Amino acid sequence: MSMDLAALAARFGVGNRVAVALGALGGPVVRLVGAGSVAEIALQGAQVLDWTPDGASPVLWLSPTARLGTSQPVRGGVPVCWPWFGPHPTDAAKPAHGFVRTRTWEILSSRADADVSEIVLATRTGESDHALWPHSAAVELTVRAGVALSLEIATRNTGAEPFRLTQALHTYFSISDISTVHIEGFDGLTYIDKTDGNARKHWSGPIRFASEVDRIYLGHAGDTVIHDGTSGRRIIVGKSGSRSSVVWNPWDEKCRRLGDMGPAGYRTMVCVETANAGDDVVMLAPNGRHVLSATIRCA
Ligand code: TA6
Repeated sequence: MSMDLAALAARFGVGNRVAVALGALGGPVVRLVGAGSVAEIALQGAQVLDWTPDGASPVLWLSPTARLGTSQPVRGGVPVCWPWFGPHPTDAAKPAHGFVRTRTWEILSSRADADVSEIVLATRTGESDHALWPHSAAVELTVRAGVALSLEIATRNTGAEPFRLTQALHTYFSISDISTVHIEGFDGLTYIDKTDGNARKHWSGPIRFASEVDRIYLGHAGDTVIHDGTSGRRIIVGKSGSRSSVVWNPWDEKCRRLGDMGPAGYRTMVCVETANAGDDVVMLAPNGRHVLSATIRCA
């Protein structure tokens, strides 16, 4: 291991509960062993790559072509979309989903107790980011692995001006086959249909998939339940600090166009993203702080 990785391992390792190592995707990762599950988080983008409950299959989908250390974000796990969700609101030349997915975050702290193992990662915007985003902020991501996986992204405005924030924990879930999945939790909500010119539509009932789905559900503050009809597994996503969620499956043509999901990757994944997106914009005053959290468990 390189010296800095060995130093990080020495400083933040906690027995057999928290380790810092070189991961299989070719970059530094933090491994958490909680009571009931294990997780792996890349320092690149503070991206959760794996969450696997004891005795079960991985809950998060990860592209078979995923590699760390390239200029491209890793497809899968939980990308952190920040400080804007989707394309930049006024400048399409800026990177989609903000600019913290490809940078290396620092480790702030680690701990383990009888139930969870935890890591806190951090980054901040600096002068070099101001061409992309002319504000100052400090961001921390806290990940806890136990009987559930919890992620909390906390943003603090460290500048003198207010700013608008949109963001998402862009979670890719692993499912048996998209044709046997249905998702509950969005009944009666308005959604923005990104496959239909961002038209606003009304939704009722469970979500099923037979073509590309790319929707921002508005006024969504409750739980989401992903039913895997083939395995019988239910994945429950709880959240706080969010009134919008994104549901996405690229289907076959966009999957091919993206080119980094493996052959027919769309069949074994679905994204349910815990967000502040669409009309759900966070305005942060100087020294203001906002926390967006997602808690994932299986039943
Ligand atoms: O959240 C859904 C979405 O905005 C889709 O429109 C698609 O672009 C997806 O995110 C993946 O974005 P990425 O920049 O990671 O390829």
